[in-house]
Amino acid sequence: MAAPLGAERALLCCLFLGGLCTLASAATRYHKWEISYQFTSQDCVRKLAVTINGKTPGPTIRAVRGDTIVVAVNNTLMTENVAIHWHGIRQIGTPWADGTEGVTQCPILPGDTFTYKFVVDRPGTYMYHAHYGMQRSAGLNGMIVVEVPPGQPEPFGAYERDHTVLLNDWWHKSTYEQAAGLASVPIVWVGEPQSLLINGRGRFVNCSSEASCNVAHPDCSPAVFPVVPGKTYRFRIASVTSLSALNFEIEGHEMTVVEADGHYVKPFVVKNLNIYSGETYSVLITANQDPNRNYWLASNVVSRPPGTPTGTAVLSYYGGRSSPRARPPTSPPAGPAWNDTAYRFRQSVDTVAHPAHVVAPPARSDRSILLLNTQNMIDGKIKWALNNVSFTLPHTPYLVAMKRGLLGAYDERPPPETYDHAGYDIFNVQKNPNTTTSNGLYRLQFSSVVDVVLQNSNMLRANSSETHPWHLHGHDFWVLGYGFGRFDPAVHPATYNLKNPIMKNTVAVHPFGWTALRFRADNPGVWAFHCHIEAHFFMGMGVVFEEGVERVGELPPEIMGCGKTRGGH
Ligand SMILES: *[C@@H]1O[C@H](CO)[C@@H](O)[C@H](O)[C@H]1NC(C)=O
Ligand SMILES: *[C@@H]1O[C@H](CO)[C@@H](O)[C@H](O)[C@H]1NC(C)=O
Ligand SMILES: *[C@@H]1O[C@H](CO)[C@@H](O)[C@H](O)[C@H]1NC(C)=O
Ligand SMILES: *[C@@H]1O[C@H](CO)[C@@H](O)[C@H](O)[C@H]1NC(C)=O
Ligand SMILES: *[C@@H]1O[C@H](CO)[C@@H](O)[C@H](O)[C@H]1NC(C)=O
Ligand SMILES: *[C@@H]1O[C@H](CO)[C@@H](O)[C@H](O)[C@H]1NC(C)=O
Ligand SMILES: [Cu+2]
Repeated sequence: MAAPLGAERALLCCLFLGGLCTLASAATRYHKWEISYQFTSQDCVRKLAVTINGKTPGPTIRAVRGDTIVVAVNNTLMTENVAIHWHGIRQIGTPWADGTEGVTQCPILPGDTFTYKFVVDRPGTYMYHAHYGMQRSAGLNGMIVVEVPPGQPEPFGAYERDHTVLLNDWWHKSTYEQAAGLASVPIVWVGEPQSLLINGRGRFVNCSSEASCNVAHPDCSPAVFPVVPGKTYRFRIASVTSLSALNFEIEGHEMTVVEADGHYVKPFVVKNLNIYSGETYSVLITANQDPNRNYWLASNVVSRPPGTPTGTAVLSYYGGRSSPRARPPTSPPAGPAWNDTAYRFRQSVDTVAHPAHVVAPPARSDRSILLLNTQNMIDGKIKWALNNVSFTLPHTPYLVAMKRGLLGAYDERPPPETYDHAGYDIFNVQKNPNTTTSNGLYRLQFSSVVDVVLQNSNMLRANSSETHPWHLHGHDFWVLGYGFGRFDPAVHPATYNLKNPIMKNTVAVHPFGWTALRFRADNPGVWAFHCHIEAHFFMGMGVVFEEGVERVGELPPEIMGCGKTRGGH
């Protein structure tokens, strides 16, 4: 399967824009990736990482809106399966290319090559990452940048160039050890990360105590972001963390937030930016500070008591007197107080659609699903559940099972639509944390409008509630509202923002709070909706939606080969 590398341009269509006929062309961009384990030293400590063509993070995929991306993924891991999700790409017409093992495809077996092919239909900042077991945290991740077609303006001033910033957290234990620990009795929790990475680089502070540490290793020299004095830059920021909620800051430089998850936001200025796993933002900064010194880029843990030092990189001015790699003269910014929930809540509420780019949501929904998020126990194991159901992935991908009518591939009883919202006390540890598992799913009427309200609650520990970043595959949703405390279906829908809600694919549910979303079920396929904390999804924090599966085109046979799809039924 020798795919030609590079871009092949084809004239596509003639678009009528304000009476003018413009010739638009779309490119097909081919990538050939070999997935392998390599010893790397991302934070100066040598460990095995899952890499793309030998590197973690993988290459940034750059494209123009309307382009087709083709990625031939050759799994050379030897003893491990793989699947890659294109996070934020809706996969309209190609639901089998979503890369979600167990939902849209069988895993790619060792020695096999699987080719993902999909269209990037909207400009913006996105990411990709493994979607099999807990593999994402082993290093298989990277960014996707989709530009507007040349000459098309964006709703903010011109900028000199963009810089990509991929934020991550990093553990020294293998993904296997982490997954086995989570499924053990008693649980061996993954714990706080050893390091925070910016573009794959960090520094483990206790290097002297690790035999495998090499502080001179090039893998862990901090990323340097060059700027020219007086110019404005777009920083495209993505968080692919497995656990941590982060706060990102560029020392001494205010940031104007202009994009979130591929949608233009009404610009707002921040000193630092809260970013949850699975989210992306674009910010503009102007290089207007003293050019004769360097500045920190800093990433700090918020929402959990931090046990990890600040992740850093360097902003350096061209023509200044400081060497690009010189350590800035100050201490890195420490970020806001980790437990200042109100501060993070405010940023969520401030993120609304740009006035010229409001996509009006439907005025009402056809169906409302209220999901209580709880921490639970099953046979002594800690789990997460929605409405008292802890999610497990089936062995046969839903997409194949449903399209082909394979019986017994998943639980046909749908999970509950709501919970006892009047009686359940979200502020206290529940009296009986026992729950059950299921791989049942919600079947949505094609093209119907669906509201989902995520209700947070107290965990198994007293006075504790975490932030959960929820990610929806195959769609963007309108973010209609956030609240603290108990969501009341008789009261709160009247407070929804139907005027200028932002559309996103990932959204935070704040501690003891609720978040309300609306989307149109108009993308035929089967789609996961889950907490983007790797360990939480692994412990059952997710659901699945199906819509219009009968409209899905011919399934490529390459997504089959596991469970009941064996033998090419
Ligand atoms: C996958 O990679 C292996 C190892 O480099 C190579 O031998 C094999 O030919 C590749 N397979 C494909 C389909 O490119
Ligand atoms: C570094 O080592 C010290 C002493 O051994 C310990 O107290 C501290 O928690 C360690 N820090 C990290 C980040 O592991
Ligand atoms: C955050 O925690 C500190 C102690 O670590 C406490 O003093 C402070 O009141 C807390 N702030 C909030 C907003 O809960
Ligand atoms: C919860 O389940 C365990 C078995 O895993 C059982 O021993 C315990 O009695 C159950 N608790 C309640 C309150 O039903
Ligand atoms: C979950 O189910 C158990 C019974 O198995 C029940 O005792 C408990 O109250 C339920 N929890 C919720 C949140 O509905
Ligand atoms: C939880 O918070 C309440 C009030 O805020 C307090 O009375 C109680 O002692 C706390 N419990 C624990 C275990 O910290
Ligand atoms: Cu979570």
